[in-house]
Amino acid sequence: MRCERIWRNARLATMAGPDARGGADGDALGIVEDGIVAMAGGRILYAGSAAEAPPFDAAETISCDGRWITPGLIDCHTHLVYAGSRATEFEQRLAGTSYEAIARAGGGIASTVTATRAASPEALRSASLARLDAMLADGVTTVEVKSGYGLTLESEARMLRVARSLAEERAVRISTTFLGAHAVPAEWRGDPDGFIDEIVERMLPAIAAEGLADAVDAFCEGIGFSPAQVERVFEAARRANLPVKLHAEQLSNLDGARLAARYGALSADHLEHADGAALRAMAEAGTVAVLLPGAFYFTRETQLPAVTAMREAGTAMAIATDCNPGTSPMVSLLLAMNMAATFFRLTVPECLIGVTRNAARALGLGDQVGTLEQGKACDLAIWDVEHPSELVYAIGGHPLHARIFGGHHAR
Ligand code: DI6
Ligand code: FE
Repeated sequence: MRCERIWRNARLATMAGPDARGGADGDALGIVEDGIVAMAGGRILYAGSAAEAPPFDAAETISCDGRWITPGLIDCHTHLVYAGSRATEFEQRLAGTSYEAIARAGGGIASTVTATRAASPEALRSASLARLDAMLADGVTTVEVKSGYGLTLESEARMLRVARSLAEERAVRISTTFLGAHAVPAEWRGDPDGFIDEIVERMLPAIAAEGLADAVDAFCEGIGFSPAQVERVFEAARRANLPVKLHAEQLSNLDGARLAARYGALSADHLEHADGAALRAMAEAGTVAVLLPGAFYFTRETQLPAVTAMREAGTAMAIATDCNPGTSPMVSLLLAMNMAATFFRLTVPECLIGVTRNAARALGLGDQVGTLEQGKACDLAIWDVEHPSELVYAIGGHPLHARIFGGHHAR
């Protein structure tokens, strides 16, 4: 069988093992000791045991010298595109002021909104590319990027156009999410329902018409939007034929996760304060729980997400950086895995499945990326490690040997 390129002499973690939920069973990772990956047309033609492979006639063969290959990693929740810095706010927080107090005093998200509105597309792009490059160095091949620091139609659309343009500058798949309902901007202060009107009547339809968003998100929280307001945004998303996701139960329990499940959301994210009933509703709806340990760490949250209840309910778990200037100034998905293990007690397979297979599902891309399976995009990370557990265990290492995007060497 003809193919363009073969990677051989590799050990594979296909993330498509029989226990791909990532439970205690050792076969979650779908490990293949003497493996090969064959690629044609940017897609995986075969990934599996060398001994069982059909005979391939490859234009190019690359030996991996026994290195491990995983699917390219997927960061399924980021606020990568923004301008400015919140380092001084960090200093205020070190001096004892809370995140909520800073937000209520007009800092927080609002200060990033001011900086982002003022930035040119070129400035936004170059600030974002610096962060993106750091992500890619950890073996990431797909990144979700949210708007939410513009909060006018014009500046939200600009953020999303910049996000889409990153895929022209780098070998990466970008999935965009319209997060207009992130915060009430200064010009709508005192009239959050008026701002929701603006989102559902004007912003969301225009953004959908321009094809700028792959999904719609909202921040359901006391300092964000109520479930009733979120529901209006979800209804508008439904009219525009866009899937939804939700920042839910990060700081308190407003039952946002259950609302997300009711709308068949791709994911509900954060979830520290979510209860068992909501997690069961998510499992039934196929809504992925996206855990964001960087935000948990940076805000010094003490309420742990109910991971045991997620396992019992069968709620799929993913892990992401939440890269944002206020609550998770983090670009390393490998570090996010380590934190999910240390803080949340996720197993190594749960962490690895959480940044591949389940992260793909959280973006509605489960049929395209996230596992080494025939027909999926040939997005690979090749690692200088003795075992994939090292990707979760080590802090601040640089274990990536090579990144392959759509079958091509990307670094
Ligand atoms: N939850 C978060 O943790 C971030 N946004 C959100 O909805 C915080 C964003 C920021 O502080 O800039
Ligand atoms: Fe977030």
